[in-house]
Parts: sequence; C-alpha cells; structure tokens
Amino acid sequence: MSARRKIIVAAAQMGPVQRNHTRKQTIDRMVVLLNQAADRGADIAVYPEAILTPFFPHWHIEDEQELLGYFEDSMPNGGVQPLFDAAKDRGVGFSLGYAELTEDGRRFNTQIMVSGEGEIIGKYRKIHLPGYSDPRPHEPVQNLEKLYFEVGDLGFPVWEAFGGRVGMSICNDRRWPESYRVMGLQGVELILIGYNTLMHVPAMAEVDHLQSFHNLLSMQSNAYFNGTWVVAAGRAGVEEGISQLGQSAIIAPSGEVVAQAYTDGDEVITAEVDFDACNIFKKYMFNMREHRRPEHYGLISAPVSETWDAGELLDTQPVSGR
Ligand code: CDT
Repeated sequence: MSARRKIIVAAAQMGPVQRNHTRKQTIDRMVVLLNQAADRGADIAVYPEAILTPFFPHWHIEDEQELLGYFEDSMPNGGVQPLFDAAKDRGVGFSLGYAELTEDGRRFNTQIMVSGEGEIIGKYRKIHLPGYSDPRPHEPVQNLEKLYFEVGDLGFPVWEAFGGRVGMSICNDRRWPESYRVMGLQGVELILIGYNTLMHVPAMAEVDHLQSFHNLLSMQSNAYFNGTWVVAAGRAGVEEGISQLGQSAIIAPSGEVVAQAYTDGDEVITAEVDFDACNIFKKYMFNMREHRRPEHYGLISAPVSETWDAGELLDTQPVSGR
C-alpha cells in the first residue's frame, strides 16, 4: 500500500490594510504570519486577495498614476522579496493575491503559488470579476473590479504541487460552481482561495446578514461536490470604514469545516490535509467519468447571450429575498 499523502496547510487571514500603511508594514505582517504557519509545521500558507494594498476597487480612483500605485509591475519585486526570502528560509510555500500590471499595460487581479524554495510555480488571474465598471457616486462603497481589471486569461489550471493536485481561485470565483468544476474535472485535491468580502453591499443589502452563511455555503458545498480540500483566507476587520468578513476557513472534501478563524484581524489557522481523503468522493459519489452527463449540460458552456436574462425579470419585479 502506498504512503498516505499529507501536508499541513495554513490560511493567513489578515486584518485591514489601511491607506496609510506602507507596503513594508504589510509585508512585515505577512512574514510574521508565515513564521507562525511555519512554527505549526505548515507546508503552505494562503493570503487574502490583493493583500499588498487596501482593496482599492472600493473607491473610484480617477488619477491613472494613483491607480497604478496599487499594482505590481513585476513579481517578485524588491518590496515583496522579504516574503519570498522567508518562504525559502522556512521551507514554507505560500499563495499571494496582488494587483498585476503586465509589461504591455494589462491589469489583472492575480494570485500566485510559490514553492517552499521561494519559486513561483503557478499563476491564476481572476475570472469572475464582480461589480460594475461605471462608478456609483450615490453608494458609500464601490465595486469597481470591472473597471480596474480585465477578466483573467489563464483559465482554471491545476498544478502538481505540494504532493497533490492544487488549483487557485479568487474571491467571487468561489460563488461560481463552474470554477470548482473545471478544476474538479482535472482531479483537483486542494483549492487555494484568497478573498475580500464586504459585510454591506448597497445593491443587495437585504442579504447582508447572510454574508457569512453564503461564504461557507459556497465553499463547503463545492468542496464536497468535487471531493476537494479548500483553504480560504479572507481580509477581515474594518478597512477605511468598510467592514470585511474574515471567516477564513479550511474545508475537507466531505464539506466539513475543519478550521475557522475567529478573530477579525491577523490570524493563522492550520489543518492537516490528507489528499487521499478526496478519494472516496472522487471514486464513488462524484466519479466524474461514471456519473456525469455532460451531453445534458450544454447551456453551461454556451455563450452568455444564449442564457436566461435576469435583467428582464428585474425590470418587471421587485428584488426581494423575503
Ligand atoms: N472581491 C470580491 O470578489 N468580492 C465579492 C463582493 C461582491 S459584492 C457584489 C465577493 O464575492 O465576495
């Protein structure tokens, strides 16, 4: 019988990154968290989405130079090098979300996977960008990801890494079953997710009280449906007056939460990931070859123009959850 494949994973939740915090202060906090994870034997630590700066899509930034100040034009770079050095020093990998500016001026909401040798071994660019591209001055908080970022162009790859099959997704992706499924179809065993989730979304305030429920609901159900571990790290606390969910979690392929953050600040949670705990789900209930019926799922991958239009409904009926 082959040896079981087990690693220790960490979610490195982070409290607010305020506008007056320097990159260095933020990186220093991240190194502290990486060392805590290492002290607990972690093989990899996952950080929240775009965590090197405040989550700037919540503001309308008209000055191009100011906007570009939130982006990284290379990775690693001098600012984040201490994190890469700490990873190599402690032999702990990490997954980092940041705003990426490419050489040809394209902007993406990106997450990378870095090995315990401090080498970048995977990159994902966020596909499900929430919000809108037209600023809404009448609302207290903006969701301008569609203005600031392009839709990711790298798909949902899965890498042989850390002893298993590992994929990544970013924040709003975690609410879309398709993102997990595309990785599930590649045999994913561990999905690393960084996120920033608002506690108050003006356009859908009626469901504000369900933010924590929907966070776990999305990740627990999709972990189970695909027989995969999920490690999710959120930004927490009040950043520039805006409350963020936190509730970072590590979820087993059974859908059970095995570790969850309880603070609204910097906090490391860890759990042992047994990749072979995925097998029972992949082999029986969710055996993708035996039981899926993709010949009946055509609409799933049809162009959005062919799918049902919620706009028609919204024009004629009030939006109410109750
Ligand atoms: N960062 C991010 O993707 N946040 C979204 C908020 C959407 S509000 C319309 C989320 O899914 O949590």
